[in-house]
Amino acid sequence: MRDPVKQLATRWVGRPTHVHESVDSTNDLLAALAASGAPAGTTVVATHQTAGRGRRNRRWLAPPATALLFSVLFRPHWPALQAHWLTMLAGLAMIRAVETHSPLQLGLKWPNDLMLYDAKGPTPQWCKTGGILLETTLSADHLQQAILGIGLNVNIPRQHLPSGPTPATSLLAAGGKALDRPSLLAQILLELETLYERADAGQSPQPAWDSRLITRNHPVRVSDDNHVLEGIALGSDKWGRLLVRDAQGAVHHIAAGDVTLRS
Ligand code: BT5
Repeated sequence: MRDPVKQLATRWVGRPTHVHESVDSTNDLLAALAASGAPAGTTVVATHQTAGRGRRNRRWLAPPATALLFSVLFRPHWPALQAHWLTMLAGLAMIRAVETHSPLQLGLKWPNDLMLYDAKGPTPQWCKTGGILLETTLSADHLQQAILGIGLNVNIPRQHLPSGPTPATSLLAAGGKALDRPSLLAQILLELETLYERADAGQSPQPAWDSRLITRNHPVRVSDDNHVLEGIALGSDKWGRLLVRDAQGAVHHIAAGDVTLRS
């Protein structure tokens, strides 16, 4: 990928940025750099990943040179409970950057999906166009290190989109126009720096994040390994847990799981 650093307007996020043709996972490479003392803001970008990961060791797939695949290192002195703010910041940074560079309107699906309404697909619907993988290290009950991994389907042609339980799309497939990946990356890193600094000063990203939640006031099914809960998604609480009202009227604060929209 053309050097994104030339266009970078940040002070510390993306400084330095390590650009690679092919890695196993940008999160893993950044974890190794972090272990040898890399500063906060260090970023790893890859044109291709051979072992890109989602949560719970799921695969993250993207054909070479069509997506943004990168990880950013943070060293926040935040309570562990606040970790989800980083996932929220990443979602908001992607939305702001994409909306600066294109007329596309994006949304969010709890806990880590960037969504795009794909009216050009076989079934017009909200589709996953980006995902976030946050991996943290704790010291007592505080965050010591956080690796924020971001995958964004920029120019993946429709026929090469991965299939999964949540339908996938790309900015190209839904918008009909290829975008410049280095410029988009530079913009995401800039938005991320601004949003992180606000959060670090105590300003929660949650209200802005909540306003983009596509499941708000919709019937949802939330599942983890052991439980399934059905109800109405009300939004998120200040720590980013999903609030779901069940049929009996009880409101559950969900910390982890997967959401599907019910019709
Ligand atoms: C995620 O996990 O959505 C987090 C994805 C994070 C990927 C980035 S890329 C840079 C960095 N380095 C890494 O190794 N990872 C991060 P999850 O919510 O568990 O969703 C994973 C599921 O999304 C998979 O099981 C597939 O069903 C689906 N999927 C895989 N690739 C996709 C894609 N390109 N677009 C949409 N959906 C995809």
